[in-house]
Amino acid sequence: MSRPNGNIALISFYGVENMGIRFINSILRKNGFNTHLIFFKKWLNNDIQYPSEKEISLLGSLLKELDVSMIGMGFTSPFLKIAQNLTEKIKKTLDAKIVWGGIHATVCLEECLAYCDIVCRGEGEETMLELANALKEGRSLDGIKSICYKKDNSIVIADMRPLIRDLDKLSFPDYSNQGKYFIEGRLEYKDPLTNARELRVSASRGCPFNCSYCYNSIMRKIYKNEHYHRLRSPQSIVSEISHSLSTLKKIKKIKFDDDTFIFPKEWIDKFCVLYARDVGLPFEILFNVQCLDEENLKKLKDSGLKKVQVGIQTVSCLESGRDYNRKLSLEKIRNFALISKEFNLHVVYDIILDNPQSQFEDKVALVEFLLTLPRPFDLFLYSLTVFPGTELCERLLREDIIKPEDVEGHATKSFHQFRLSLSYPRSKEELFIACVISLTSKSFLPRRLISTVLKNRFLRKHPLLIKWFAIATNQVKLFCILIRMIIDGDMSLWKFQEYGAPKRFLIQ
Ligand code: B12
Ligand code: SF4
Repeated sequence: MSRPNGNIALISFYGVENMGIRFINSILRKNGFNTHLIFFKKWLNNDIQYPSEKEISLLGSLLKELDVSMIGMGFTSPFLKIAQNLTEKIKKTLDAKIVWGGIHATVCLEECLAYCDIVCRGEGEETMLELANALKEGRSLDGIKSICYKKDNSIVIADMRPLIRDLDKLSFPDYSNQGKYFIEGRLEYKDPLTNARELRVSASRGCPFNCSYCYNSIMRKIYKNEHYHRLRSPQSIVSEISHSLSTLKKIKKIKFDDDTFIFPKEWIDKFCVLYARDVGLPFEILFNVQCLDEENLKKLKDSGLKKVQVGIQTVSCLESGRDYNRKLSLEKIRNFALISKEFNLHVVYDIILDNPQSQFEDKVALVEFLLTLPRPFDLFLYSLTVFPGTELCERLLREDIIKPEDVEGHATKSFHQFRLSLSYPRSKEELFIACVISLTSKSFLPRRLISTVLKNRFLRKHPLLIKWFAIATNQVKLFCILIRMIIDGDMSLWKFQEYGAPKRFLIQ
């Protein structure tokens, strides 16, 4: 192989908002590497299609034209087969080192090394920089932490490097068009987020909780002796947003992607002042009711908080503890609901369905609980999806409840159903309950009507009628949301494409 030239391509699969790869791009650029960030296809809710031959060939030609000597690919588990296929094709025509990173490569390193040259595990910023320097200077890879590669017919698995303690030192993501490419049907020389209305940012990394179905259950194990949940300073996060807004002129709201927006009081105080002064845009957060603090919530609301997404998942103690490793407190959820109502916050509850171990009675109890919550609220309904390496995955495999081919990576359930699709095959009872749950968030339906439907044995055995009713009421709700988003300036052609086709419709 010829000596690497320092030209690096980073490829994000179906993720234009991919923050991880943007952070890696920034650190490499800051250190003098000539990077090219390629967004290969966009993510469409419940409707992921394999790339066309034309798109694959556009990517191949672009990589050749850019004369790259190192290619970094970042992807989540469902995209494994696409990454394998593209890597095989690229390797036939290009003499470049291919590095895989992200959550799937972190967990399934040996499986990944069968295709790529180097796997980068865990956080990628410092590892990619060290790796790029070593390759450019023709040095050995020995001693570079967090990587995994083949050497003399064996596999070297280096120790993990410690987590980045001071997140403030990371260079901000860059949203300019310089060195950005977007392939979706055709090749465009621009950052696909140029006209975005919503900006995603994270003020922290990690999560204080350890739910069994979540990537945190993997990371906590890998980084078991480390301070896992890390916070950025309010100053740093507000500076990043201001920096991003100077390029992305159409942003109307900020979405905090922190796993759980939980910060100490002094942090919240400082953040609220700085955010209101320097940003001032409406924002939304993800939240765990275990951390509820009314005073903090009020301060956040006063500085622009509009929407809070909260996980309920289930109201069964058994399911919550045994299956999801979550503490369940219906009292706390109810309390949160009442406070949010008082603060006029837009509330979204997450619910997980299709758990093979859940009981019908528990789902009935879930409907009954949802009917006690103050309206209006939205629902994000998820179909339980098993990702490799999670606690849940290991237990379900051990107990023979699922087979290895049911785990994402081998399976691609996420392509068709992540947010619940009523068209996905499931038992009549499961379909019935999914439909009734979806009715609970339709404020225009009397609660008594939903209770009556819930008790109807005929509909339970013949759920087709209720399915069409659920779809019709959902369309009414989606139409109202569409109008609201247009009025608020939140709707863009891009968002419409992500969720606008019938099979991409969300149940809200
Ligand atoms: C925001 C978010 C989204 C957003 C935007 C995602 C995007 N990439 O554009 C939306 C809503 C679109 C989304 C969609 C999906 N998401 Co999502 N999402 C997240 C979330 C909450 C934050 C992502 C983030 O910004 N992290 C912060 C950055 C800094 O971390 P990072 O991405 O892991 O990157 C670091 C390392 O992984 C590594 N790295 C990453 N890429 C690369 C590449 C190279 C070359 C190297 C060396 C290193 C490297 O270095 C990075 C910097 O340290 C995560 C959970 C989480 N907190 O990570 C889930 C998460 C990534 N999502 C998940 C899933 C399942 C999905 C979907 C499949 C859902 C679906 N069925 O449609 C899609 C897939 C989209 C995609 N293209 O992959 C799972 C993935 C699990 C798995 N094993 O695959 C996660 C982990 C949540 C979970 N359930 O545990 N998601
Ligand atoms: S609270 Fe959310 S992000 Fe945190 S571990 Fe649980 S599911 Fe994952």
